[in-house]
Amino acid sequence: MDYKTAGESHGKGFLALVENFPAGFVIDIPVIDAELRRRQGGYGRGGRQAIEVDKVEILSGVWRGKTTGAPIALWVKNADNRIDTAPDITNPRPGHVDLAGAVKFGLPIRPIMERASARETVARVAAGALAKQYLESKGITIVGFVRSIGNSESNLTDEQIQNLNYEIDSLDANELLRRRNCSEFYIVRSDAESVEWELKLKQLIDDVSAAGDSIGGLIEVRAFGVPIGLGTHTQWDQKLDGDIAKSIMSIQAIKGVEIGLGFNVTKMLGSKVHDPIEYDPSQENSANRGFIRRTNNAGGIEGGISNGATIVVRCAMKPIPTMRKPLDSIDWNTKESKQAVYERSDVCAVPAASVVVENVLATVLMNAFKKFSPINFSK
Ligand code: EPS
Repeated sequence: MDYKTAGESHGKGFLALVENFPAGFVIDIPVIDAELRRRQGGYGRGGRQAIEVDKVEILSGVWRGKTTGAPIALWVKNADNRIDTAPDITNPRPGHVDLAGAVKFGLPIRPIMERASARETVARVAAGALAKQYLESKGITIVGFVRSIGNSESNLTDEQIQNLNYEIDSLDANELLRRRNCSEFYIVRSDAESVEWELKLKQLIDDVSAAGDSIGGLIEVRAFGVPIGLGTHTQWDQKLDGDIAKSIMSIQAIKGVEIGLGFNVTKMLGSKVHDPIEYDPSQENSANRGFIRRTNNAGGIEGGISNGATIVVRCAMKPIPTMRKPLDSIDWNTKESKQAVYERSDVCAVPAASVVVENVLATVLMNAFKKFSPINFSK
């Protein structure tokens, strides 16, 4: 599927225009609304989420509950619709698009910041929730969650982090979903650890908020049930890892994307990085043709092709640039020093972003799945 979004943070709402979605597919609207609700959640969100109740309306492309193959227009209304009366700002926020956008487009900052706002991700989540339903029908489940907020994993050694990876590797999709869905931070710590972690993270975010600051974190997404063969090594722009990185990197505030061991490969020897191949004749007739791996350091992709293991993607979210205690800036008109503008914002939107990353990954995997043609292995 292809999709584009339109809309501004305090405009009438957001539209996702989805094309090339298969015909005859039954769309479950409450499933889309549940994803939108989850995107509004997570500890650390600002006042806006108390104003909005994000719900999708399908304007086209669906007849009697089923897709028709025609463009699907998904519409999510903004309650806080006041773009034309919202004051312009002249003191750009470092880390936001304000300055670069105003210079590039020769416009005041207000229209630039309205379009750049992370509220645009309502449209991406609505579109991604369609893709996620399509993938579920093919046996693929995607689970996004929060790995850490700020430096909450920084007291762990590389080895402890790797053990945490292995612990998460041992969990199936249902267990990850269960853990995540009972956490206000969308974390997947064990039941024994989670109470302590939730308290710790709550304190951390409260402290950051009291200091007028903001905080980022690490998001992880896992795709279960992905067959061997999505993406291809044969052309650079059809590699699955490249498509994933581009789509996730395009999400507001994401500064880095890694797959499998990711940046940790730089610290380890090849013998520890790659996943040895074994053969189990009892699995000869299954999708993996009997070739099995006991580890998944590659994160489910080798050479741009899915290798049948769970796809593991992590991404780094920067702290939101709108802060109650703003950084120094310059007034656009007078060129005098002035603090950057503060408008109501989130202190921490990492849990919400994990919902966005999950749904954006779904769009990439759906496209790869639609192009996927099973490879004939000859013995
Ligand atoms: C967001 C809505 C916005 C911000 C945030 C995300 O609402 P408002 O600007 O009205 O408070 O809370 O947007 C940004 C981080 C940003 O930089 O614009 C949302 O619905 O996700």
